[in-house]
Amino acid sequence: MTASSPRAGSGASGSMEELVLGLYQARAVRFGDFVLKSGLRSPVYIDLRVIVSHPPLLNQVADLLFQTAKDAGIKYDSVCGVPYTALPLATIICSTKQIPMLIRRKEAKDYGTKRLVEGTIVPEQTCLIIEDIVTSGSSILETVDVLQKEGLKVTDAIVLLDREQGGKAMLADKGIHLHSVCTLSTVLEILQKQKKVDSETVKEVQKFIEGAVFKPAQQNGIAPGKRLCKEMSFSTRAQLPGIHPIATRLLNLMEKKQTNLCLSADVTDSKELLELAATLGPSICILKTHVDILKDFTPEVAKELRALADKYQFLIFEDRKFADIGNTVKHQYEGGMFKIASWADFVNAHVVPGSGVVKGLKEVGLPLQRGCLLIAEMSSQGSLATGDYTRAAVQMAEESSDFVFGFIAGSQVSNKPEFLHLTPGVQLQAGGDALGQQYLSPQEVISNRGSDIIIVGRGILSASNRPEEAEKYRKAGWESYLSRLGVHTHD
Ligand code: 5BU
Repeated sequence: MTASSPRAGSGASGSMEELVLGLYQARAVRFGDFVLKSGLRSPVYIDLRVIVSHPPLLNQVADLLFQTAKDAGIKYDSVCGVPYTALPLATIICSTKQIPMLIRRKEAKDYGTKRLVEGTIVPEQTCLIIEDIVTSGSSILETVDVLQKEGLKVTDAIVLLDREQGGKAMLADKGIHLHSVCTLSTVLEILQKQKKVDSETVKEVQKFIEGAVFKPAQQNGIAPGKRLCKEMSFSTRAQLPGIHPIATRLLNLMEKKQTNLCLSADVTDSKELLELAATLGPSICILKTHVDILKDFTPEVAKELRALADKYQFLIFEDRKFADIGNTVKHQYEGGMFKIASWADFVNAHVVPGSGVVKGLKEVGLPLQRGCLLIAEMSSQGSLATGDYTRAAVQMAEESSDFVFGFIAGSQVSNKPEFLHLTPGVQLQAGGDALGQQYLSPQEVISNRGSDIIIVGRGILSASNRPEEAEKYRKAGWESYLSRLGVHTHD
Protein backbone atom coordinates (compact mmCIF):
# COMPACT_ATOMS: atom_id res chain seq x y z
CA MET A 1 0.00 0.00 0.00
CA THR A 2 1.25 3.48 -0.70
CA ALA A 3 0.86 5.96 2.05
CA SER A 4 -1.18 8.35 -0.01
CA SER A 5 -3.74 5.97 -1.45
CA PRO A 6 -6.95 4.86 0.22
CA ARG A 7 -6.29 2.03 2.60
CA ALA A 8 -6.32 -1.38 1.07
CA GLY A 9 -7.70 -4.48 2.72
CA SER A 10 -11.18 -5.75 3.39
CA GLY A 11 -13.80 -3.05 3.43
CA ALA A 12 -11.15 -0.33 3.23
CA SER A 13 -12.66 1.53 0.30
CA GLY A 14 -16.03 1.31 2.03
CA SER A 15 -14.63 2.80 5.20
CA MET A 16 -12.82 5.45 3.17
CA GLU A 17 -16.11 6.48 1.58
CA GLU A 18 -17.76 6.50 4.94
CA LEU A 19 -14.98 8.66 6.30
CA VAL A 20 -15.08 11.19 3.46
CA LEU A 21 -18.86 11.46 3.57
CA GLY A 22 -18.68 11.84 7.34
CA LEU A 23 -16.19 14.68 6.96
CA TYR A 24 -18.35 16.31 4.31
CA GLN A 25 -21.50 16.03 6.40
CA ALA A 26 -19.71 17.48 9.42
CA ARG A 27 -18.69 20.41 7.16
CA ALA A 28 -15.05 19.62 7.77
CA VAL A 29 -14.64 19.84 3.98
CA ARG A 30 -16.23 22.74 2.13
CA PHE A 31 -16.01 24.25 -1.32
CA GLY A 32 -16.03 27.96 -2.16
CA ASP A 33 -13.40 30.68 -2.20
CA PHE A 34 -11.20 30.93 0.86
CA VAL A 35 -7.99 32.65 1.88
CA LEU A 36 -5.78 30.27 3.83
CA LYS A 37 -3.55 31.31 6.72
CA SER A 38 -0.64 31.11 4.33
CA GLY A 39 -2.24 33.77 2.15
CA LEU A 40 -3.05 31.35 -0.67
CA ARG A 41 -6.55 31.50 -2.08
CA SER A 42 -8.17 28.11 -2.10
CA PRO A 43 -11.36 26.75 -3.66
CA VAL A 44 -11.56 24.19 -0.86
CA TYR A 45 -11.50 24.67 2.89
CA ILE A 46 -10.80 21.88 5.29
CA ASP A 47 -11.38 22.42 8.99
CA LEU A 48 -10.96 19.20 10.90
CA ARG A 49 -11.43 20.88 14.26
CA VAL A 50 -15.16 20.29 13.92
CA ILE A 51 -14.80 16.53 14.24
CA VAL A 52 -14.69 16.76 18.04
CA SER A 53 -18.40 17.50 17.84
CA HIS A 54 -19.02 14.20 16.05
CA PRO A 55 -17.87 11.38 18.36
CA PRO A 56 -18.36 8.48 15.93
CA LEU A 57 -16.36 10.36 13.30
CA LEU A 58 -13.70 11.23 15.87
CA ASN A 59 -13.32 7.57 16.81
CA GLN A 60 -13.28 6.52 13.18
CA VAL A 61 -10.52 9.00 12.37
CA ALA A 62 -8.46 7.91 15.38
CA ASP A 63 -8.84 4.30 14.34
CA LEU A 64 -7.82 5.00 10.73
CA LEU A 65 -4.73 6.87 11.90
CA PHE A 66 -3.73 3.96 14.09
CA GLN A 67 -4.37 1.43 11.32
CA THR A 68 -2.32 3.45 8.85
CA ALA A 69 0.66 3.37 11.21
CA LYS A 70 0.14 -0.35 11.71
CA ASP A 71 -0.13 -1.06 7.96
CA ALA A 72 3.05 0.89 7.36
CA GLY A 73 4.82 -1.29 9.93
CA ILE A 74 6.03 1.63 12.02
CA LYS A 75 7.54 0.80 15.41
CA TYR A 76 7.13 3.42 18.11
CA ASP A 77 7.06 3.80 21.88
CA SER A 78 4.84 6.83 22.29
CA VAL A 79 2.45 9.05 20.37
CA CYS A 80 2.33 12.82 20.22
CA GLY A 81 -0.44 14.81 18.54
CA VAL A 82 0.38 18.12 16.90
CA PRO A 83 -1.53 20.72 18.92
CA TYR A 84 -4.43 21.32 18.92
CA THR A 85 -6.68 19.43 16.53
CA ALA A 86 -4.70 16.22 16.76
CA LEU A 87 -4.61 16.17 20.59
CA PRO A 88 -7.96 14.41 21.05
CA LEU A 89 -7.02 12.01 18.25
CA ALA A 90 -3.75 11.08 19.94
CA THR A 91 -5.62 10.75 23.25
CA ILE A 92 -8.12 8.28 21.80
CA ILE A 93 -5.39 6.21 20.16
CA CYS A 94 -3.28 6.11 23.30
CA SER A 95 -6.22 5.39 25.56
CA THR A 96 -7.77 2.63 23.47
CA LYS A 97 -4.49 1.00 22.43
CA GLN A 98 -2.71 1.54 25.74
CA ILE A 99 0.20 3.48 24.28
CA PRO A 100 2.06 6.13 26.32
CA MET A 101 1.25 9.63 25.15
CA LEU A 102 3.28 12.81 25.10
CA ILE A 103 1.78 16.28 24.94
CA ARG A 104 3.63 19.09 23.30
CA ARG A 105 2.99 22.43 24.95
CA LYS A 106 2.52 25.27 22.54
CA GLU A 107 2.49 28.08 25.09
CA ALA A 108 5.66 27.15 26.96
CA LYS A 109 7.68 29.54 24.84
CA ASP A 110 5.84 32.41 26.50
CA TYR A 111 6.67 31.36 30.02
CA GLY A 112 10.27 30.35 29.52
CA THR A 113 10.71 27.90 32.36
CA LYS A 114 7.78 25.59 31.68
CA ARG A 115 8.31 22.16 30.19
CA LEU A 116 7.89 21.95 26.44
CA VAL A 117 6.68 18.37 26.51
CA GLU A 118 4.44 16.80 29.16
CA GLY A 119 4.65 13.08 29.94
CA THR A 120 7.56 10.79 30.69
CA ILE A 121 10.33 11.32 28.22
CA VAL A 122 12.69 8.40 27.73
CA PRO A 123 15.56 9.62 25.53
CA GLU A 124 16.27 7.52 22.44
CA GLN A 125 12.72 6.17 22.41
CA THR A 126 10.70 6.70 19.23
CA CYS A 127 7.69 8.96 19.18
CA LEU A 128 5.07 8.81 16.43
CA ILE A 129 3.48 12.05 15.36
CA ILE A 130 -0.25 12.36 14.68
CA GLU A 131 -1.67 15.25 12.70
CA ASP A 132 -5.04 16.08 11.15
CA ILE A 133 -3.99 17.80 7.93
CA VAL A 134 -0.77 18.65 6.14
CA THR A 135 -0.24 21.53 3.78
CA SER A 136 3.38 22.65 3.96
CA GLY A 137 4.41 20.34 6.78
CA SER A 138 5.59 23.22 8.96
CA SER A 139 3.37 22.41 11.98
CA ILE A 140 4.64 18.85 12.03
CA LEU A 141 8.23 20.04 11.75
CA GLU A 142 7.77 22.36 14.72
CA THR A 143 6.61 19.43 16.84
CA VAL A 144 9.39 17.18 15.50
CA ASP A 145 11.89 19.81 16.48
CA VAL A 146 10.62 20.07 20.06
CA LEU A 147 10.55 16.29 20.53
CA GLN A 148 14.00 15.82 19.04
CA LYS A 149 15.42 18.49 21.34
CA GLU A 150 14.11 16.40 24.24
CA GLY A 151 16.20 13.49 22.99
CA LEU A 152 13.40 11.55 21.33
CA LYS A 153 13.63 9.92 17.93
CA VAL A 154 11.03 10.97 15.39
CA THR A 155 10.93 9.29 12.00
CA ASP A 156 7.28 9.08 11.00
CA ALA A 157 4.13 11.16 11.05
CA ILE A 158 0.60 9.99 10.35
CA VAL A 159 -1.84 12.47 8.93
CA LEU A 160 -5.52 12.13 8.18
CA LEU A 161 -5.48 14.31 5.09
CA ASP A 162 -2.63 15.35 2.82
CA ARG A 163 -3.55 18.44 0.81
CA GLU A 164 -0.77 17.42 -1.62
CA GLN A 165 0.80 20.83 -1.63
CA GLY A 166 4.39 19.94 -0.96
CA GLY A 167 4.20 18.92 2.71
CA LYS A 168 5.24 15.32 2.08
CA ALA A 169 8.36 16.33 0.19
CA MET A 170 9.25 19.00 2.72
CA LEU A 171 9.01 16.49 5.57
CA ALA A 172 10.95 13.86 3.61
CA ASP A 173 13.67 16.43 3.17
CA LYS A 174 13.96 16.59 6.96
CA GLY A 175 13.98 12.83 7.32
CA ILE A 176 10.33 12.42 8.31
CA HIS A 177 8.15 9.91 6.46
CA LEU A 178 4.63 11.17 6.05
CA HIS A 179 1.86 8.58 5.84
CA SER A 180 -1.59 9.83 5.02
CA VAL A 181 -4.91 8.12 5.58
CA CYS A 182 -6.19 9.91 2.50
CA THR A 183 -5.37 12.73 0.12
CA LEU A 184 -7.37 15.62 -1.16
CA SER A 185 -7.57 13.86 -4.54
CA THR A 186 -9.20 10.88 -2.87
CA VAL A 187 -11.67 13.15 -1.09
CA LEU A 188 -12.58 14.80 -4.40
CA GLU A 189 -12.93 11.50 -6.19
CA ILE A 190 -15.31 10.16 -3.56
CA LEU A 191 -17.37 13.33 -3.26
CA GLN A 192 -17.74 13.57 -7.01
CA LYS A 193 -18.82 9.95 -7.20
CA GLN A 194 -21.35 10.62 -4.47
CA LYS A 195 -22.53 13.72 -6.38
CA LYS A 196 -21.66 16.07 -3.53
CA VAL A 197 -19.48 18.19 -5.76
CA ASP A 198 -19.68 18.96 -9.49
CA SER A 199 -16.95 18.25 -11.99
CA GLU A 200 -16.21 21.93 -12.49
CA THR A 201 -15.38 22.43 -8.81
CA VAL A 202 -13.30 19.28 -8.85
CA LYS A 203 -11.32 20.64 -11.79
CA GLU A 204 -10.86 23.94 -10.03
CA VAL A 205 -9.57 22.24 -6.89
CA GLN A 206 -7.30 19.94 -8.93
CA LYS A 207 -5.90 22.95 -10.75
CA PHE A 208 -5.34 24.59 -7.40
CA ILE A 209 -3.52 21.56 -5.98
CA GLU A 210 -1.31 21.28 -9.05
CA GLY A 211 -0.55 24.97 -9.23
CA ALA A 212 -0.23 25.75 -5.54
CA VAL A 213 3.41 25.87 -4.67
CA PHE A 214 3.38 26.56 -0.97
CA LYS A 215 4.50 30.11 -0.12
CA PRO A 216 4.55 30.45 3.64
CA ALA A 217 5.78 34.02 3.63
CA GLN A 218 2.93 35.41 1.55
CA GLN A 219 1.12 38.42 2.85
CA ASN A 220 -2.47 38.76 3.86
CA GLY A 221 -3.09 36.01 6.40
CA ILE A 222 -6.82 36.50 6.79
CA ALA A 223 -8.42 33.78 8.79
CA PRO A 224 -10.27 31.40 6.52
CA GLY A 225 -13.65 33.03 6.10
CA LYS A 226 -16.86 31.12 6.10
CA ARG A 227 -19.01 32.04 3.18
CA LEU A 228 -22.27 31.28 4.93
CA CYS A 229 -23.44 34.86 5.19
CA LYS A 230 -22.87 35.29 1.48
CA GLU A 231 -25.72 32.91 0.81
CA MET A 232 -28.07 35.39 2.43
CA SER A 233 -29.81 38.12 0.47
CA PHE A 234 -29.30 41.75 1.44
CA SER A 235 -32.94 42.02 2.53
CA THR A 236 -32.65 38.96 4.78
CA ARG A 237 -29.51 40.37 6.36
CA ALA A 238 -31.32 43.68 6.92
CA GLN A 239 -33.63 41.93 9.35
CA LEU A 240 -31.03 40.10 11.40
CA PRO A 241 -31.54 40.61 15.12
CA GLY A 242 -29.09 43.07 16.60
CA ILE A 243 -27.99 44.47 13.23
CA HIS A 244 -26.98 48.14 13.23
CA PRO A 245 -29.81 50.48 12.09
CA ILE A 246 -27.58 52.06 9.42
CA ALA A 247 -26.83 48.59 8.01
CA THR A 248 -30.55 47.84 7.92
CA ARG A 249 -31.29 51.09 6.12
CA LEU A 250 -28.49 50.53 3.66
CA LEU A 251 -29.32 46.89 2.91
CA ASN A 252 -32.99 47.74 2.40
CA LEU A 253 -32.34 50.60 0.03
CA MET A 254 -29.79 48.47 -1.86
CA GLU A 255 -32.38 45.81 -2.43
CA LYS A 256 -35.04 48.36 -3.34
CA LYS A 257 -32.85 50.28 -5.80
CA GLN A 258 -30.98 47.15 -6.92
CA THR A 259 -27.62 48.72 -6.41
CA ASN A 260 -24.50 47.90 -4.45
CA LEU A 261 -22.55 50.74 -6.00
CA CYS A 262 -20.93 53.42 -3.86
CA LEU A 263 -19.79 56.45 -5.83
CA SER A 264 -16.51 57.89 -4.66
CA ALA A 265 -17.30 61.51 -5.50
CA ASP A 266 -13.70 62.72 -5.49
CA VAL A 267 -14.22 66.15 -6.98
CA THR A 268 -12.88 69.45 -5.68
CA ASP A 269 -15.77 71.69 -6.67
CA SER A 270 -18.96 71.75 -4.58
CA LYS A 271 -21.21 72.44 -7.54
CA GLU A 272 -19.83 69.40 -9.34
CA LEU A 273 -20.33 67.30 -6.21
CA LEU A 274 -24.00 68.29 -5.97
CA GLU A 275 -24.47 67.69 -9.69
CA LEU A 276 -23.04 64.22 -9.31
CA ALA A 277 -25.38 63.52 -6.41
CA ALA A 278 -28.37 64.70 -8.41
CA THR A 279 -27.58 62.83 -11.63
CA LEU A 280 -26.08 59.61 -10.27
CA GLY A 281 -28.27 59.46 -7.16
CA PRO A 282 -30.70 56.89 -8.62
CA SER A 283 -27.84 54.48 -9.49
CA ILE A 284 -26.03 54.43 -6.15
CA CYS A 285 -26.59 53.23 -2.61
CA ILE A 286 -23.85 55.41 -1.10
CA LEU A 287 -22.13 58.63 -2.05
CA LYS A 288 -18.65 58.78 -0.57
CA THR A 289 -17.06 62.15 0.06
CA HIS A 290 -13.63 63.52 0.92
CA VAL A 291 -14.99 66.77 2.23
CA ASP A 292 -11.51 68.18 2.83
CA ILE A 293 -10.68 68.18 -0.89
CA LEU A 294 -13.51 70.60 -1.68
CA LYS A 295 -12.07 74.03 -2.35
CA ASP A 296 -15.34 75.82 -1.63
CA PHE A 297 -17.05 73.92 1.16
CA THR A 298 -19.77 75.71 3.11
CA PRO A 299 -22.33 74.29 5.54
CA GLU A 300 -24.91 74.97 2.82
CA VAL A 301 -23.22 72.39 0.56
CA ALA A 302 -23.60 69.76 3.27
CA LYS A 303 -27.24 70.70 3.69
CA GLU A 304 -27.95 70.42 -0.04
CA LEU A 305 -26.11 67.12 -0.25
CA ARG A 306 -28.20 65.82 2.65
CA ALA A 307 -31.40 66.86 0.84
CA LEU A 308 -30.30 65.04 -2.33
CA ALA A 309 -29.42 61.94 -0.30
CA ASP A 310 -32.91 61.90 1.17
CA LYS A 311 -34.54 62.57 -2.21
CA TYR A 312 -32.67 59.84 -4.11
CA GLN A 313 -32.28 57.52 -1.15
CA PHE A 314 -28.59 57.01 -0.79
CA LEU A 315 -26.40 57.27 2.29
CA ILE A 316 -23.54 59.71 2.71
CA PHE A 317 -20.18 58.26 3.71
CA GLU A 318 -17.42 60.69 4.65
CA ASP A 319 -14.20 58.78 3.98
CA ARG A 320 -12.38 60.66 6.76
CA LYS A 321 -10.26 57.71 7.97
CA PHE A 322 -10.00 58.89 11.57
CA ALA A 323 -6.75 57.73 13.12
CA ASP A 324 -6.05 59.54 16.35
CA ILE A 325 -6.72 59.13 20.07
CA GLY A 326 -10.36 59.08 21.12
CA ASN A 327 -10.45 62.63 22.42
CA THR A 328 -9.05 64.12 19.22
CA VAL A 329 -11.22 62.17 16.79
CA LYS A 330 -14.26 63.19 18.81
CA HIS A 331 -13.52 66.82 18.02
CA GLN A 332 -12.57 66.10 14.42
CA TYR A 333 -15.84 64.26 13.90
CA GLU A 334 -18.14 66.70 15.64
CA GLY A 335 -16.56 70.09 15.15
CA GLY A 336 -14.14 72.05 13.02
CA MET A 337 -15.41 73.67 9.88
CA PHE A 338 -16.87 70.48 8.41
CA LYS A 339 -19.05 69.25 11.32
CA ILE A 340 -19.00 65.81 9.70
CA ALA A 341 -21.28 64.15 12.24
CA SER A 342 -24.08 66.55 11.39
CA TRP A 343 -24.47 65.40 7.79
CA ALA A 344 -22.61 62.11 7.11
CA ASP A 345 -24.56 58.92 7.79
CA PHE A 346 -21.34 57.11 8.48
CA VAL A 347 -17.58 57.52 8.56
CA ASN A 348 -14.59 55.20 8.75
CA ALA A 349 -11.62 54.80 11.04
CA HIS A 350 -8.21 53.18 11.11
CA VAL A 351 -7.71 50.70 13.92
CA VAL A 352 -4.08 51.60 14.50
CA PRO A 353 -4.82 53.79 17.59
CA GLY A 354 -6.64 50.91 19.34
CA SER A 355 -10.24 50.84 20.51
CA GLY A 356 -10.13 54.44 21.81
CA VAL A 357 -10.69 55.75 18.29
CA VAL A 358 -14.03 53.95 18.11
CA LYS A 359 -14.98 55.00 21.65
CA GLY A 360 -14.31 58.65 20.83
CA LEU A 361 -16.31 58.57 17.60
CA LYS A 362 -19.10 56.66 19.28
CA GLU A 363 -19.60 59.37 21.90
CA VAL A 364 -20.52 61.75 19.11
CA GLY A 365 -22.09 59.40 16.59
CA LEU A 366 -24.25 57.10 18.67
CA PRO A 367 -26.72 59.76 19.91
CA LEU A 368 -27.09 60.90 16.28
CA GLN A 369 -27.72 57.33 15.11
CA ARG A 370 -24.62 57.36 12.93
CA GLY A 371 -22.40 54.41 12.11
CA CYS A 372 -18.78 53.62 11.39
CA LEU A 373 -16.71 51.26 9.26
CA LEU A 374 -13.28 50.01 10.27
CA ILE A 375 -10.48 49.85 7.74
CA ALA A 376 -9.44 46.21 7.78
CA GLU A 377 -7.54 46.25 4.49
CA MET A 378 -6.54 48.87 1.95
CA SER A 379 -6.47 48.65 -1.82
CA SER A 380 -3.10 50.31 -2.22
CA GLN A 381 0.06 48.48 -3.13
CA GLY A 382 2.19 47.43 -0.14
CA SER A 383 -0.55 48.18 2.39
CA LEU A 384 0.42 47.10 5.90
CA ALA A 385 -3.18 46.35 6.82
CA THR A 386 -2.91 42.57 6.44
CA GLY A 387 -2.84 39.41 8.56
CA ASP A 388 -2.94 40.08 12.30
CA TYR A 389 -3.79 43.74 11.73
CA THR A 390 -6.83 42.77 9.69
CA ARG A 391 -7.86 40.23 12.29
CA ALA A 392 -7.53 42.88 15.03
CA ALA A 393 -9.82 45.16 13.04
CA VAL A 394 -12.42 42.40 12.84
CA GLN A 395 -12.19 41.82 16.57
CA MET A 396 -12.52 45.51 17.31
CA ALA A 397 -15.63 45.69 15.14
CA GLU A 398 -17.17 42.75 16.96
CA GLU A 399 -16.53 44.47 20.28
CA SER A 400 -18.31 47.67 19.21
CA SER A 401 -21.07 46.44 16.96
CA ASP A 402 -23.46 49.04 18.41
CA PHE A 403 -21.57 51.61 16.35
CA VAL A 404 -19.42 49.72 13.85
CA PHE A 405 -21.40 47.96 11.13
CA GLY A 406 -18.75 46.82 8.70
CA PHE A 407 -15.40 47.12 7.01
CA ILE A 408 -13.41 48.63 4.25
CA ALA A 409 -11.65 45.55 2.92
CA GLY A 410 -10.59 43.86 -0.29
CA SER A 411 -12.56 40.75 0.52
CA GLN A 412 -14.85 39.29 3.14
CA VAL A 413 -12.94 39.48 6.42
CA SER A 414 -15.74 38.65 8.86
CA ASN A 415 -18.21 35.81 8.60
CA LYS A 416 -20.86 37.67 10.60
CA PRO A 417 -23.67 38.52 8.16
CA GLU A 418 -24.59 41.64 10.12
CA PHE A 419 -21.31 43.24 9.02
CA LEU A 420 -21.10 44.87 5.59
CA HIS A 421 -17.99 44.83 3.45
CA LEU A 422 -17.17 47.78 1.19
CA THR A 423 -14.33 47.54 -1.31
CA PRO A 424 -12.47 50.42 -2.96
CA GLY A 425 -10.04 49.96 -5.84
CA VAL A 426 -12.69 48.82 -8.33
CA GLN A 427 -12.79 49.36 -12.08
CA LEU A 428 -14.21 47.40 -14.95
CA GLN A 429 -10.70 47.25 -16.38
CA ALA A 430 -8.10 45.69 -14.10
CA GLY A 431 -4.91 47.64 -13.45
CA GLY A 432 -3.96 50.53 -11.25
CA ASP A 433 -2.73 54.11 -11.19
CA ALA A 434 0.75 55.60 -10.94
CA LEU A 435 0.41 56.19 -7.19
CA GLY A 436 -0.16 52.67 -5.94
CA GLN A 437 -3.89 52.22 -6.39
CA GLN A 438 -4.78 48.67 -7.50
CA TYR A 439 -8.02 47.78 -9.26
CA LEU A 440 -10.14 44.66 -9.25
CA SER A 441 -13.29 44.06 -11.26
CA PRO A 442 -16.77 44.25 -9.68
CA GLN A 443 -17.21 40.56 -10.34
CA GLU A 444 -13.97 39.59 -8.62
CA VAL A 445 -14.79 41.74 -5.61
CA ILE A 446 -18.43 40.71 -5.15
CA SER A 447 -18.67 37.16 -6.52
CA ASN A 448 -15.24 35.82 -5.70
CA ARG A 449 -14.05 37.82 -2.73
CA GLY A 450 -17.39 38.03 -0.96
CA SER A 451 -17.56 41.79 -0.50
CA ASP A 452 -20.95 43.53 -0.59
CA ILE A 453 -20.43 46.99 -2.03
CA ILE A 454 -18.10 48.29 -4.73
CA ILE A 455 -16.61 51.76 -4.28
CA VAL A 456 -15.88 53.38 -7.62
CA GLY A 457 -14.31 56.77 -8.23
CA ARG A 458 -12.34 57.44 -11.38
CA GLY A 459 -13.88 54.47 -13.17
CA ILE A 460 -17.01 56.60 -13.35
CA LEU A 461 -15.67 60.13 -12.96
CA SER A 462 -13.35 59.93 -15.93
CA ALA A 463 -16.06 58.74 -18.32
CA SER A 464 -17.54 61.23 -20.76
CA ASN A 465 -21.04 60.12 -19.81
CA ARG A 466 -20.98 59.64 -16.05
CA PRO A 467 -24.61 58.54 -15.49
CA GLU A 468 -24.25 55.92 -18.25
CA GLU A 469 -20.97 54.67 -16.79
CA ALA A 470 -22.45 54.57 -13.28
CA GLU A 471 -25.26 52.38 -14.62
CA LYS A 472 -22.65 50.02 -16.10
CA TYR A 473 -21.02 49.68 -12.70
CA ARG A 474 -24.36 49.33 -10.95
CA LYS A 475 -25.32 46.49 -13.26
CA ALA A 476 -21.94 44.77 -12.96
CA GLY A 477 -22.03 44.98 -9.17
CA TRP A 478 -25.63 43.86 -8.88
CA GLU A 479 -25.28 40.98 -11.31
CA SER A 480 -22.23 39.78 -9.40
CA TYR A 481 -24.28 39.84 -6.21
CA LEU A 482 -27.08 37.88 -7.89
CA SER A 483 -24.66 35.38 -9.32
CA ARG A 484 -23.17 34.90 -5.87
CA LEU A 485 -26.61 34.16 -4.49
CA GLY A 486 -27.38 31.91 -7.45
CA VAL A 487 -24.15 29.95 -7.17
CA HIS A 488 -24.78 29.28 -3.54
CA THR A 489 -28.40 28.31 -4.14
CA HIS A 490 -27.15 25.50 -6.38
CA ASP A 491 -24.46 24.34 -3.97
P1 5BU B 1 -10.73 55.47 -7.41
O1 5BU B 1 -10.76 56.68 -8.25
O2 5BU B 1 -11.85 54.48 -7.71
O3 5BU B 1 -9.36 54.83 -7.38
O4 5BU B 1 -11.03 56.03 -5.91
C1 5BU B 1 -11.02 55.21 -4.79
C2 5BU B 1 -11.49 55.97 -3.59
O5 5BU B 1 -11.52 55.10 -2.46
C3 5BU B 1 -10.64 57.14 -3.18
O6 5BU B 1 -11.50 58.14 -2.66
C4 5BU B 1 -9.76 56.62 -2.07
O7 5BU B 1 -9.45 57.63 -1.11
C5 5BU B 1 -10.65 55.59 -1.44
N1 5BU B 1 -9.91 54.44 -0.86
C6 5BU B 1 -9.13 53.61 -1.62
O8 5BU B 1 -8.99 53.78 -2.82
N2 5BU B 1 -8.50 52.56 -1.03
C7 5BU B 1 -8.60 52.29 0.28
O9 5BU B 1 -8.04 51.31 0.75
C8 5BU B 1 -9.41 53.17 1.05
C9 5BU B 1 -10.06 54.22 0.46
BR1 5BU B 1 -9.60 52.83 2.86
